[in-house]
Order: sequence, then structure tokens, then C-alpha cells
Amino acid sequence: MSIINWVDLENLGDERGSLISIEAEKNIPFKVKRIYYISKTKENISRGFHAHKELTQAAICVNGKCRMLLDNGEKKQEAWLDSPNKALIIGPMIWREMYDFSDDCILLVLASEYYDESDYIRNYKEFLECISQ
Ligand code: T46
Repeated sequence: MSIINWVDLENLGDERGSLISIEAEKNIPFKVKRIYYISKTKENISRGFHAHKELTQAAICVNGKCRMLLDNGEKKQEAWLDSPNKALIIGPMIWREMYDFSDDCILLVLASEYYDESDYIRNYKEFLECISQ
């Protein structure tokens, strides 16, 4: 089973330009409690390097591109986030690393829960131990 799960987001745009609508529990499969966006990531900077115990997120690159590595403890898969028409759904207990942000990358993330640092596993060894329990 793939750990790279995309949701297609329909472009409702017209001759004036693009318009993409996101509706919680409709085209995004969870209630959205929090939204954040990552931008202006400096050259050669990598982000992530953690998993979440409970959180589900949808990551959409609304401008530019970046590369995401997902790891469920058994296998690792990579995906380029390079389209505002695709949301990458990242469930709980998936280690993620983000690389190769373009200068103009704006990564929009919808999250199923409010921010809670205690939901993070920021140590890879601890992540593997949790997975194997
Ligand atoms: C994820 C990837 C894709 C908050 O206070 N509130 C928030 O909602 C978030 C997301 C972060 N923070 C604080 C926590 C840190 O002190 O902002 C700081 C930077 O967060 P972090 O180092 O976790 O950022 P990334 O880019 O490594 O990871 C982020 C999300 O935290 C994470 O959930 O899945 O983006």
C-alpha cells in the first residue's frame, strides 16, 4: 500500500485565472482545526524530521515546489509537491522530511487538530520504537 495519498482538488477557475476550493470533510477527508503555511524557506534548508502521534494533515503546494519524504517505519516514499491541484494527505505515525524548497514555495497545510507539541515525535529512534509496539 502506498504511503503517498493524494486528493485531487478541482480547478474552478476560468479565463480570469485559477480558483481552488477546499471544504473540510468534502474534498479534504477530515475536520480542519488549524491552517498554517510555510514560505521563504532558505536555500539548502530541510524541514520536518518528525512524526505525529494523532494528527492528520493535508499539504498543498500553492506556489513553487518542494520534495517530501514519507516513512512509515517499513518503507520510505518521496513525492514532489508542485501543484495547487493536489493535496498530500499525511496520517498519524508517518515520519516526514521536506527538502528542495524552491524560492517561491508556499506550502499550505491543513491540520485536523490544534497545535500540540506533545503530539510530535522528533526523534527517529523513538518513532521506530513506537511503530514496533
Ligand atoms: C509538519 C510539517 C509539514 C506552532 O507554534 N504552531 C504550529 O501550528 C506549527 C505548525 C508550528 N509551531 C511552532 C513549533 C516550532 O517552534 O513553530 C515552530 C516551527 O515548527 P516545526 O519546526 O515543527 O516546523 P516544520 O516545518 O519542521 O514542520 C511543520 C509542522 O510543524 C509539522 O506538523 O507536519 O510542517
